[in-house]
Amino acid sequence: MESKTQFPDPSQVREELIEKYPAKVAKKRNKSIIINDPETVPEVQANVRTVPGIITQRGCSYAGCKGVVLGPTRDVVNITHGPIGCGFYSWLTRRNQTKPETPEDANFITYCFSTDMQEENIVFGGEKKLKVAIQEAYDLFHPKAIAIFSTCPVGLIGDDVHAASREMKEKFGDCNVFGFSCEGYRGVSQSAGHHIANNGIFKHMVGRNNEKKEGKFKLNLLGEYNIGGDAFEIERIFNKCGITINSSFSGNSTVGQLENAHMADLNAIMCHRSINYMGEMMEAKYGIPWMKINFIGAESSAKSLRRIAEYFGDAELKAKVEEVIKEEMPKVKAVIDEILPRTSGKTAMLFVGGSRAHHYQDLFSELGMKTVAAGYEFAHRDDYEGREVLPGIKVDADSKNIEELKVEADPELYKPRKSEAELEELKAKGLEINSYEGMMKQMMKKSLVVDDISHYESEKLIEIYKPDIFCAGIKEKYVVQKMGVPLKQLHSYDYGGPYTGFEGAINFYRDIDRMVNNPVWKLIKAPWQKTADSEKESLSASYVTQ
Ligand code: CFM
Repeated sequence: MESKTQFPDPSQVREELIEKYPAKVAKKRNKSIIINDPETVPEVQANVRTVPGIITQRGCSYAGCKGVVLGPTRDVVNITHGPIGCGFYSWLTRRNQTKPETPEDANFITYCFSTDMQEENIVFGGEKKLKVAIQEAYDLFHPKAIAIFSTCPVGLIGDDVHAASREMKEKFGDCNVFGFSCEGYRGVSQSAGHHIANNGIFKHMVGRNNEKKEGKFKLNLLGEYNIGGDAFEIERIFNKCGITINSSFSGNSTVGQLENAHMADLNAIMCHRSINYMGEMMEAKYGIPWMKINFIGAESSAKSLRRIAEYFGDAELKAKVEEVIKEEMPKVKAVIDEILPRTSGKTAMLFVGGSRAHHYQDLFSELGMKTVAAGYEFAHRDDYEGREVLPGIKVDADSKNIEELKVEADPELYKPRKSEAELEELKAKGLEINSYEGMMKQMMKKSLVVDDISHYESEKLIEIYKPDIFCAGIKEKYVVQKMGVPLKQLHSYDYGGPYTGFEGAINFYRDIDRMVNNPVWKLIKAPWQKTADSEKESLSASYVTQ
């Protein structure tokens, strides 16, 4: 869709963004700053190393493995093997909510477990200390599972966390102990940690419990981490429709759920980036297809519900889904009718993670707002351009670092949930079966797509476009707000949420309305900073342009 709004010439913007860089850096960044065309979808350079010295938004492999994928499961004891500084990240730091069924049920999310490695352990090895820590955790909590996460020094000194885990697992007999080689440097970003986590959960957890749960339409919700209660809202809607969440990867999840995941009939994937490996491996081993869904945005939620019903192909379910949509939509519509006149025509920029920079564009478009620039921190080309580019992606040395599991059909448990012909028929109906279209096909022509945006580039973009809202995280928040532009945190939701489903859409509309229509942003500049020309302007990144 071509925009009617007048925006700066994007080629000129790109020039301006890279102009101050040394030639080599400019050449590299040029490949990650792309002028979008939804028809032809140009190639984006993604999932490559950040240029040293550039301030990136990215995190590390340990963050992706422990923090993102394993963190939200409440009854695993997650031990960080490393110095205490990394240990900070072993407890709840990401607003991933959880709801134990009874007050007695295990919930270790609020605990912080670390082996607290000292210089002595770095010099003489830390495995002994690790085993003592595992024993202590077992004696104190008797958990169903203990997971060990390697931080950078562990890989450097060569501690074998896998052997230590195996030894302790055998010793206990009733506790599943396994380790992750997710040292921070394993990849170019947290994305490597996602892959490592997927492999570990697949190898050590999925398939251990063949119990058949109740429910006619059973799916796994993949890539939904229950930030701000998002998964609770999806569960509320599913319950109304009669759809059962067999297991969730991994918001509000338990060890038992993950071990039983192979008994579901569909893997519905919210965040493709962090968990697509799991979808593929479960398809190969158990015959469960995966399908991309999106519950961010009221329209997208309705569409996703219809797709799930179409997948199961049951007339009663389809009717129920329509009934639920009819019931939920009027309250959404009432709020949008009130807010739309105030938000319509405003502009947004989204630079976050590996999936939300795409998903949240749906909510902004429901608000009548335009996304003028967006990008992921650590996604791969397929998240931008669509999965059809996968065969053409060169595997570089950084990606080779991560094990690709060889997965074969399970001799007993492999059961294709749909035949090839049925899958083709579903695809023909527009269902994204085992595929994902990516972000760019949905974005406006001539909007900017920037991968792994630098701090400097963010400031320049704000200066040039003066967007009405900028979406990123806590590291960017106050710098951006000091420029007179409100920043919405799309990682933690600024203590708000949920933003999924119908209730979530309403929450989001209201929060964004309050932010973009708040007059305070025009008052950011201190009186002594004002000149006659800049009186009306918001603060600019003047130190950048001088
Ligand atoms: Fe997936 Fe996520 Fe995201 Fe992500 Fe994340 Fe997150 Fe995110 Mo922060 S798993 S890629 S590694 S949707 S923690 S819940 S908000 S960067 S866009």
